[in-house]
Amino acid sequence: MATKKTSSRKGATTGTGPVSGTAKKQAAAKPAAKEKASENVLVGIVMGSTSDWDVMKEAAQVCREFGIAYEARALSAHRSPAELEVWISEMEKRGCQAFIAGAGGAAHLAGVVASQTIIPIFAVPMPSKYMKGLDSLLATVQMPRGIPVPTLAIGEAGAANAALSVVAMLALHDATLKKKLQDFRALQSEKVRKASLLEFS
Ligand code: RP5
Repeated sequence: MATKKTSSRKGATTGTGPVSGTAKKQAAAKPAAKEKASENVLVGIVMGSTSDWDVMKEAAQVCREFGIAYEARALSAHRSPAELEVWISEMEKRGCQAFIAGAGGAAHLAGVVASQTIIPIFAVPMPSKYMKGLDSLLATVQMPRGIPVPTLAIGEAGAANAALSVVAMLALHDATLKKKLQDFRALQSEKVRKASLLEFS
């Protein structure tokens, strides 16, 4: 089934619906790609740089697999704070239910997003060149009391798990999504049950 394309907003990559072969290629593209506009969007995926997209597209991929409309943007807490503020405000107006933010190094992005909205946010620390993401993890997770930033694992697993956390949250009030998540878990368990270790000599 083809993915329903959504937005033409500058610098945004959006999508919803099950993944097709074409959609998989599009998910691998940089978030600067122009796509058709979606007014209503449930999830806002934001990252500090287009260099984070290779990791953050894992979150977009999960949203697509579960048929959740998202918009992905590269917007920096440090380099483009004004544009970030505008985007958060627009996303609130468009019905956004959750943000996923990924950044690396002195990673303030998720905390800054959390400071500007009460919409739940999940954070993904980016692997970094010199400190392998430990800097990103500590900068993201060590928030002062009052502005929570639930933080996932460094890298791709964290990005995918952030989106799965959003799915679980949305599934509380969406029976179809709940069934999809239960099926996903069952399939995952089945794969582990069927897995066997390779023989060695
Ligand atoms: C952070 O700095 C970004 O989130 C990225 O992980 C890191 C490096 O950014 P680039 O120099 O690749 O743009 O703000």
